[in-house]
Amino acid sequence: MSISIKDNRNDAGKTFQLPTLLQRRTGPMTRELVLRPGDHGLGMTHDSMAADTTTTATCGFCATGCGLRLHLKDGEAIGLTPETAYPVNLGMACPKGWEALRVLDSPERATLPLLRDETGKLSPIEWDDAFSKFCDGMKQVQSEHGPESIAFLSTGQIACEEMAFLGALARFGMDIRHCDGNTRQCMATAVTAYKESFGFDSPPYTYDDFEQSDCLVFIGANPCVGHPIMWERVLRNPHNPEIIVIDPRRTETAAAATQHLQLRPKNDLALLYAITNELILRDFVEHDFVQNHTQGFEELRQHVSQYDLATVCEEAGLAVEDVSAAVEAIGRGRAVSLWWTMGVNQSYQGTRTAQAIINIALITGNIGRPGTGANSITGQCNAMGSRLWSNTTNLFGHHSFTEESDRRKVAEALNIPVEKIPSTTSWKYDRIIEGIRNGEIKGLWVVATNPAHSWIDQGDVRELFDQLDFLVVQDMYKTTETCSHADLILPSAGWGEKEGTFINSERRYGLLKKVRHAPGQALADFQIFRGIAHRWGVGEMFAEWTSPEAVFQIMQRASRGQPSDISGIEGYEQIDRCGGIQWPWSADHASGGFEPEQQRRLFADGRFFHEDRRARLIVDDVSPMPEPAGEDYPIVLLTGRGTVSQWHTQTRTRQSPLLRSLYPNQPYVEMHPRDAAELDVEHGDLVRVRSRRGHADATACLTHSVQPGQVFMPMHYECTNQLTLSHFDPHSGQPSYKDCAVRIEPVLTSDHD
Ligand SMILES: Nc1nc2c(c(=O)[nH]1)N[C@H]1C(S)=C(S)[C@@H](COP(=O)(O)OP(=O)(O)OC[C@H]3O[C@@H](n4cnc5c(=O)[nH]c(N)nc54)[C@H](O)[C@@H]3O)O[C@H]1N2
Ligand SMILES: Nc1nc2c(c(=O)[nH]1)N[C@H]1C(S)=C(S)[C@@H](COP(=O)(O)OP(=O)(O)OC[C@H]3O[C@@H](n4cnc5c(=O)[nH]c(N)nc54)[C@H](O)[C@@H]3O)O[C@H]1N2
Ligand code: SF4
Ligand SMILES: [Mo]
Repeated sequence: MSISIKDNRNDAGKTFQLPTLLQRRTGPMTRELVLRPGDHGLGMTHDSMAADTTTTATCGFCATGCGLRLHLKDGEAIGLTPETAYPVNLGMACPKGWEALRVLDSPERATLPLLRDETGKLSPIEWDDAFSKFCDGMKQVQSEHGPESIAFLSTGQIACEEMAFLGALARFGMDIRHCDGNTRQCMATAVTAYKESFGFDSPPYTYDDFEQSDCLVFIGANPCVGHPIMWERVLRNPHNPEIIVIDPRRTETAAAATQHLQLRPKNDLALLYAITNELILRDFVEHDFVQNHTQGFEELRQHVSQYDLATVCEEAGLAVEDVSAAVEAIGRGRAVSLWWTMGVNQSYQGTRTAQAIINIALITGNIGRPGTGANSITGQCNAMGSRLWSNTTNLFGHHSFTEESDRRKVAEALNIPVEKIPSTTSWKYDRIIEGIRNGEIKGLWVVATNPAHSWIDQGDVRELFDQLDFLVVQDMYKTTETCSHADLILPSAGWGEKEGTFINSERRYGLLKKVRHAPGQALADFQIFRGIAHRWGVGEMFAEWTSPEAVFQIMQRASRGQPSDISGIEGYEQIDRCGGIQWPWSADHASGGFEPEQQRRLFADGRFFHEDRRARLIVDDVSPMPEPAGEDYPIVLLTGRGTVSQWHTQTRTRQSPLLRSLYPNQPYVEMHPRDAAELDVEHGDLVRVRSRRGHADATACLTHSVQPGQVFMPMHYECTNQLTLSHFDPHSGQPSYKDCAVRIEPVLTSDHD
């Protein structure tokens, strides 16, 4: 069953599907919504047509980075439509984009700084007071427990210039040594894999590749739900492409593919090695490319020869003929692109799995040409910006904290003494959490992320947050799970209420624009950082950081000579005029008065970013699942995105009545009818999902999209991470959210309190 929502306003209008649940008490939720201009107010207010001018801005939800046209009256946006001229979305948008303005208006918005008193009550205070409380509180922790006892956790959802400000202020101004962001939960694996394989964190593709491939392979990715406009680009592909999906679930994407390899969870690495072995045995190798542009082929060949197709298929629960057909499609494809997302990144062997994908692209010569690539799809609107500019794992602009020449270069670009730049790297997210447990971290500043819902094994995290001396949360909404533990809440402006740039999944800088006033006294994160810099006593250091565009110029200086050089961009106006600009765009590229082309990919010359310009073929042993399903907990729990209309911890999407009407409001668990029958559970029954760490009550949704012995729960409900097991990829430190053992217990209605 499905709810479909259809937008008839332009021929790009699409139908979106999502699972629904028959809820016994409330009756069936299935219905068809056909929306016309003005109906239900999708994207528009009733007087939208009265707009006196328009402007465009990049969407602030996912990393697709669609262009939206804002309809303005007296300088305030009163409606929006997807931008037809933007090279990303070509006039399309998903429901979240359409509702981007609506989610800004909500009584849950934080409109004044809030301070918790001894009785636990939050009371409003003035900004001046809030800046003092922030600085006094953090300085007190530092004086009692040492400078290293405060940390920050940030995000992939604020502008590059804001990330740059936070990172520079915290690390160079406030001596905050340890910091990380929600991109650790999301992209760290891809970053590590690219750095090791290509010599730089460099997703090579451009979205045109979706339309140019004759074979697309999606591994652990469900773009129909997570990146629906990217999927629309796939549907525009005129080459009748082979589409292979590797996913333990029969997702919307798998159902639409030409081949679905429905493997058992976490068998990817062995499967990819077996595929590589077959590609080599069947001589689908591009020998000239391998010889001239890669290193490690002989080790790769020997390593993968251990992964015999029949044995791997047996383990993974796949038919040899199916995998063999996939090998033929990849081997014979003229332009093969391989795409991966969280089914790979969020795995305890994610980095090596991502590199196994990269290896396949490299040995078959599928890189640097239209329609090819080993392509990690990014999650949040500015996760790519966080990778370059957050100053957490890497020094400003993807430099290295441990390289003296890099520290000097960045100090010069920022006009600060080089001694201000630390020469050691920060702890990763999980180590920061451990630091709280050990009492090493006593003060925490959380910016634009909601870890009390989204961090792995979140019950534990919530207890740890209560152990902190001082927790500050900077968010648009005052009602997040993390806010409920905060001592101080700093109210932030959101998307549409401030300026800056986002970088999308294909390396495109796009503009964020101020088209609304923030409610009450909420301030742009940029202004909050300025206020804190001033009160902390380091205002001088940031004298040049007067506006986002001024910071963009500092970023440009720091980017010079990097693979991600943007020194040739003229400024925000050019980004706007060109439909976004992909990195690199260096002063050299721009010399001679050239404008950037709209679709640019990396590695056309086969030269990678290691010193010898060769890509590395990296292999490793396969490790077993740390918490396999067994006697007491016989089922593997998969987690991920549930519907197009839900965003993460739902702080934003639950503010739109329209979006709320498009997804089940109560937690649900997808289970196979055979498992349900054994437990005497029917569709719509309440069940208890129990792991060794906690339990969650959810409505059973019986579906053949999950295999027997597996269940799926969306991450959008806070109970899901009560169950997950805290374990990580050893190279990237990314949480492995998609494998832990659970059991399902039926709940009689009278049992449920
Ligand atoms: N509507 C919506 N869109 C979003 C988001 C959102 O919250 N809502 N979030 C954005 C963000 S930040 C991100 S990171 C992306 C995530 O986008 P995706 O990664 O596409 O989404 P997920 O559902 O987390 O995971 C993808 C798939 O991995 C599969 N999987 C689980 N275990 C395994 C395994 O062992 N092997 C393989 N091969 N696959 C496995 C799951 O079944 C799932 O279908 O979406 C972005 N877009
Ligand atoms: N079990 C399970 N857990 C997962 C995942 C999974 O697949 N399974 N996926 C993981 C992934 S990939 C991700 S990316 C994380 C996401 O996890 P989170 O980052 O915790 O999720 P969000 O709900 O996006 O939280 C962003 C917060 O920032 C606020 N915000 C938005 N814009 C702004 C702004 O401009 N300024 C400020 N100050 N605040 C703002 C929002 O209100 C919200 O509270 O979840 C991870 N957790
Ligand atoms: S696909 Fe992503 S960027 Fe495009 S409208 Fe939807 S949420 Fe926004
Ligand atoms: Mo993500």
